[in-house]
Amino acid sequence: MASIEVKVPDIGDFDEVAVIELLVKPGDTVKAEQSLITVESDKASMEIPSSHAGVVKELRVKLGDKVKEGSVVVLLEAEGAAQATAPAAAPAAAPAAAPAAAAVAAPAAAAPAPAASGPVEVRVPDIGDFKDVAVIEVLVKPGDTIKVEQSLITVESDKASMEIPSSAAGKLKELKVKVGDKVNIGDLLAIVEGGGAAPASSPAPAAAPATAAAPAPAASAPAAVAAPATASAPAPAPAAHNPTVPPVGLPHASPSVRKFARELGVPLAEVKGSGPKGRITLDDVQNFTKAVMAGAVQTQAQAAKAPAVGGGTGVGLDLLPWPKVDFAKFGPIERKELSRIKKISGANLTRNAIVIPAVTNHDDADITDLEAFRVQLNKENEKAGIKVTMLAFLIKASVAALKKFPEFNSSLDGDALVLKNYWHIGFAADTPNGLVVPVLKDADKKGVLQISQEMGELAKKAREGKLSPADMSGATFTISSLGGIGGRYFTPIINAPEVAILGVCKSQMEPVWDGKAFQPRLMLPLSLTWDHRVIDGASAARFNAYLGQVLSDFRRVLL
Ligand code: CAO
Repeated sequence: MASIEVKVPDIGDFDEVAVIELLVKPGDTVKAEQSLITVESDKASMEIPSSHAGVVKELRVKLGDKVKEGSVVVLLEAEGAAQATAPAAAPAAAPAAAPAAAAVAAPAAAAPAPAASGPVEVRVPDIGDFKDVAVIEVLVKPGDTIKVEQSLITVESDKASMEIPSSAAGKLKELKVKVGDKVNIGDLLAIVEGGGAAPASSPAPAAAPATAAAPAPAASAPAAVAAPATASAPAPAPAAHNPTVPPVGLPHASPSVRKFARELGVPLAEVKGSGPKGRITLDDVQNFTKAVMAGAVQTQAQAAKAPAVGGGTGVGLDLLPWPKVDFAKFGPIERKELSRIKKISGANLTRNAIVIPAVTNHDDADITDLEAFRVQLNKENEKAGIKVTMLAFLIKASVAALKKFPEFNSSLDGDALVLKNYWHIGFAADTPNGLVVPVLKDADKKGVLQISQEMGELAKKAREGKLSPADMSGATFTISSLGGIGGRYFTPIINAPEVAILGVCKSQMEPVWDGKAFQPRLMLPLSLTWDHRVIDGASAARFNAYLGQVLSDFRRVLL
């Protein structure tokens, strides 16, 4: 076995192109013609094939390297002595490639000779011995003013994609091709009028050698096809190609990735590229496919097919874009970044509000006696420095209700309900940086005084931004109390994966009918939001009623 250096064949008059993909690795067995690397210029990407079959001994290029004709791509342990003597095969690619490049370069070079102002036919130049290449994108539309060398369409073969430039300048009168058409050398692309035309003979005489050289190994083909696109590189071209204006909507991906996506039916335009400059990689296509299969992502085609109401398969909401308003137009403004807590809680709240079919029940609890007891308790414990607020009683009373109605102390896991035999109660705490939810663990095992003390400590840590992740995890039910602030009722958002949350507002004295007369009673407004996938309205009403009973006669906690 002999070692062979596989080199970059003639790729037109490109100086250097970047290696954007390595398609083989040391140890790989490759066939003659198999693509080794993908290179890319600003107008074309192409795969460089191997001139021999064999085993890759060494890769001589890495991502980001710049290569040109003659650069060694791999060192190959060639298969069989016959091929070992064939390094000449690589250069054999050259004759085919070079003329093709010349063919397209020709109009550009000839461009300084505009003459005609009447309609000019723009045809497909020599694209090597490629036949029937598909139009994958149309970059201009009738009415556009175009320059010589401006890209009109993008065509794509198995191994290369390229933009076909205009040989004439002026107003585009008519486009003769559309996406999906197959084109060949000499096909009419467009009619341009009113401007200067380069000699319309895009398939310049130089094209002849290209076809003449066609018997060269097929290895020449990719290079030959890529060449026209790259041919815009010669001197006059840069002005025509504005690199700051990428081809409209053309997904940035190498030919092999495009082919792979086509085989899977993946809409490349919907895949987000993770490669340099947003290039779509093979992994991106695979990950997109997996996400679609898992139902985590919906293609636009799927979304379009899904019925407007019900029966849809995906989770895409297909919402209108967020309104963009220039507020400064209406008055002075100030822009302030959201705090980290607000950004995180915002994302969670949005998901919970959208995903959970939530319903809120409002009720009142008579806490006249409990409040009297609380005031008495605080008097007794004044010296110990422990202050009991209504929230501590609410936590204890909620545990009693959660024990009586266990589905409120659960989480949904697919089609199963996970019922928890522990009662950790989260409580929303307002801090200078935003809302946090510390969790009071094992509330069922603690008395109201201990709950008050621990809650005070957690609330202090929250305000100081010192809560640890452990302090904020494991809740089975949450209470959001606005009682110290005010308000009547509100609709709290469930803290997923919990299935219910209790909102509490400020208690106030109200006239309550006792059957004989109105009595002044201290009433506490309760708002219970619950997940309708787990809980139904009757259970929610019973939960609230029971909670009210416990709060109005706290002895029931003992039952
Ligand atoms: N009705 C009437 N008064 C009430 C009350 C109620 N439901 N709940 C509390 N109060 C009173 C307290 O007794 C206390 O009165 P005094 O100062 O006279 O003793 C006062 O209001 C302040 O109480 P507090 O708010 O300091 O204590 P708390 O235990 O009730 O609440 C905490 C602690 C951390 C939950 C609270 O400070 C807090 O941050 N609440 C906001 C929660 C929130 O933002 N929820 C909204 C989430 S959705 O965006």
